[in-house]
Amino acid sequence: MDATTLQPENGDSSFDALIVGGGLAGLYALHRLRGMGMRVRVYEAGSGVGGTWFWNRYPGARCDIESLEYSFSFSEALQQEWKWPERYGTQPEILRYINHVAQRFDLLRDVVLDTRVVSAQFDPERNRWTLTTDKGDVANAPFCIMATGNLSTPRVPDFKGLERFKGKWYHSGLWPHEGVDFSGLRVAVIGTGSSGVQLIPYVARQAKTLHVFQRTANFILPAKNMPLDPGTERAHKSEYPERRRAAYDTPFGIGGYPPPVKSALEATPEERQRTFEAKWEQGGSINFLYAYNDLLLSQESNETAAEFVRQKVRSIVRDQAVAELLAPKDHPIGTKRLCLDTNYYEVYNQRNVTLVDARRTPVEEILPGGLRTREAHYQFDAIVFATGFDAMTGALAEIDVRTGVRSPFPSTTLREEWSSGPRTYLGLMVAGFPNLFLVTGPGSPGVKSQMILSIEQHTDWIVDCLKYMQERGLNRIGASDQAQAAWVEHVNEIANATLYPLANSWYMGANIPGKPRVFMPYVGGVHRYKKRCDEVALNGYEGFVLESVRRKEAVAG
Ligand code: N01
Repeated sequence: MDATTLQPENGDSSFDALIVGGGLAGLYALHRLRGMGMRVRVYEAGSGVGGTWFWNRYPGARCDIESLEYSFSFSEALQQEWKWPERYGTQPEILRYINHVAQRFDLLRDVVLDTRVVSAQFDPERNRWTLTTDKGDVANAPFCIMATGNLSTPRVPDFKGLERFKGKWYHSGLWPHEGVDFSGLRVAVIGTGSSGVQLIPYVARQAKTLHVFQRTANFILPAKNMPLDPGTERAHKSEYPERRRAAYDTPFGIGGYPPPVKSALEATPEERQRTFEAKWEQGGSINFLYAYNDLLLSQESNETAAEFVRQKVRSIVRDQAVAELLAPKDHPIGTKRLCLDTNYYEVYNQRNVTLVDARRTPVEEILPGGLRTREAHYQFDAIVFATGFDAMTGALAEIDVRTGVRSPFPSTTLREEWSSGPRTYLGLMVAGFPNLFLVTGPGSPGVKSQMILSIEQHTDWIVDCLKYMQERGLNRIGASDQAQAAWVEHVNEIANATLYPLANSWYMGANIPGKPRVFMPYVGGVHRYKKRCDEVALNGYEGFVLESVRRKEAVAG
């Protein structure tokens, strides 16, 4: 930063950096930027911090990554003092943790709650981003960090007649804070992704009847949640720094699992059965995918794991017609986000639970007293939409992001720039939108990794970059078009070498009608991605153009 950018220009509305989103990413970015002496403001739409963990309060909401991994590593004191009661954190525990972090590091005083950013505009002459909010606030800063989250725009499908429904309806990602009592009610749940799979067993315990509308059967593995053993916790915590470092050398940013060394096809059927069985008993999705080294690369190998899970479903669910419907057959295992469950398949042995094949008979209309498919009418008192999110790009698309920079970039709005799918350089910046950073954006491994580790890695990279600029009197950074094009090509090339594009997943935008079908995450692994980010920085921010706009001297990275 040059000296002028550290001075407020218009009273309190001028800052050194603005952050959109007060979830894990926004809070960490605030902490780090403050550590550089910057004046920062965070805008958060919710009435509290926590992002995903603030909104997703549905019964059974729980992280599918183990607590000792899914937490911040930036403070040794913090990671030593916080006690996780269970192997996987529940939503209330994780939200408590986030609030603890916010208080411990005195973050809340710079967070404006209940305020949604509606537009972000870059003025190249002033070298500043101006944000406007739904409350009429206007704030500006040379740098803006979009910490808007990847799964933060809940989506209710465009069902005809929903406005006439006389009962209550809910979306898993916008759950009422006071909770919902389904006792004695006739309930429908639409959607069987991670959210549906977690909430269905809870709803089934209360509801008089529960109809689950399943469009795609998912692969669901046991979580094997349990109280965290104090010995395990002590041992883990005694090696925390080494473990955190080791996690960066893994594809998913999660340590502790020995990397698989052979193909599923090199093992005998008996050996495979033993291996998958042991993984099933241990629980966890990464653990299962680590059974062999080619489960996400070879259809034939993948099929061995997929069939193992189908057999499990058939052995748990008594009605074999229902089991067949629940046994996924239309995508390779792991190419949609694997779900972790506690007693999910077992629920279909309950008398009050009915599975409806929403692929064969889609929901056609919501009626005042229930809904109708092509084949039947159903009466419901409540409908739960566990229908997911406009993932990865949805939150950014809701903000009118504009740049005054034209040449040589064709688009002046982010919506236009991403109209055929998101394009970024390293998932960190978009060509033509200088000084605008993304955290865990499309083109990064964010959603395919331990998210908090990625948040820390991206933010640390951004902070190092800003320090580099500060030391050299530079105040503008933008991704070059060529570097972005090459990165997008690399991201696609890597995805196309895997089985991921074979599934209609939210990674592909396939859950949103009309959204471009582009595989959005980088699936080359956290280890490769971090190495590339570090190299880019070491090479003077290769692929970025860094400038001092007052002097207009370009320093090509
Ligand atoms: O959403 P989803 P989610 N008619 O998109 C169905 C993270 N997460 O909220 O598969 C009928 O996965 C849709 O069907 P289909 C995690 O990364 C993590 O469950 O598109 N059905 C699907 O079954 C996860 O992946 C945790 O054919 C319709 C479901 O709705 C991500 O969030 C917990 C439909 C949506 O599933 C999203 O999970 C929760 C329609 N018109 C979430 N439209 C943990 O950490 C959609 N569907 C454990």
